[in-house]
Amino acid sequence: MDWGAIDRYAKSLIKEAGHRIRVSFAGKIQIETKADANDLVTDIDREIEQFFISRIRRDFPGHRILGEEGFGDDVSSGEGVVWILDPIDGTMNFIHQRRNFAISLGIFADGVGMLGYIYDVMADDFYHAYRGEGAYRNDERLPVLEPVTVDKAVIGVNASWVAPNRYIDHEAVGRLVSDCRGTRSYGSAAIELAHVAAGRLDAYLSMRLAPWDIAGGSVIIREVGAISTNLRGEDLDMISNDTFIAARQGLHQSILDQYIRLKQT
Ligand code: 2AM
Ligand code: CA
Repeated sequence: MDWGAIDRYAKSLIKEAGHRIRVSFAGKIQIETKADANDLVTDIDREIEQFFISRIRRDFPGHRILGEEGFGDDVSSGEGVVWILDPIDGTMNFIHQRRNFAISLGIFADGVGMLGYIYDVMADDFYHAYRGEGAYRNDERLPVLEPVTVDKAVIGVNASWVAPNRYIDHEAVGRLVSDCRGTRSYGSAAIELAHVAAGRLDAYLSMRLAPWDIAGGSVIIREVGAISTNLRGEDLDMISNDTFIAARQGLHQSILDQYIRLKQT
């Protein structure tokens, strides 16, 4: 497999998709709801996913695609090469703010993350990594992260998980919020992972993410020495929805041990 060629191809595809998204703001965007009233999708999410899929199918017919909007393949195992795509991660931001959303793509071979991309479209910040070759923001190599303790950590967490919810003991999350240096919430898992990779967040956690939210980011953060697992500390399978944490070494285990009390769902 010529991963260098796939890497160059994926980067140019993502840049072209980003351009299409920016142009889309000139027209009227159609908004619909999916599972519930706050689960939003637009015609642009769908168009961008279809753009990726038509190109990938034409140029890499042996590869499979797992995409959020469902135009890809029915992927139930990690065999072969699988492109895991979120055409717009942070759709609510896309609609309400017209910024703070990203294209997220991870390319996996037999379940191993080989290439990872997060493109913050409006900031024009492109995070990318090739397994074993380091992670980059645009042309700048991201340094390996130093360890940090909870009391000095800035943590990405959505306020939903500090309110009563069905997934986790929210009072334990509240203790984490009190004990750490500060919290932030950006509304796009991919952008939060880019912040972890760049050292601007020390950890990010969520109770409910899908493979396309984290596939690209998990490849990128690994290259700077950060760890991603579910909130039981287990490896992610990139097939099913799961809980999620990404953090610097050491901090990852401290948070799991001291602050995470999952409910049986
Ligand atoms: P999305 O914008 O692509 O839907 C918001 O905090 C983050 O969680 C975003 O990355 C968002 O991705 C993701 N998200 C929102 N609802 C979700 C759901 N029901 N399942 C998985 N991920 C979700
Ligand atoms: Ca999405």
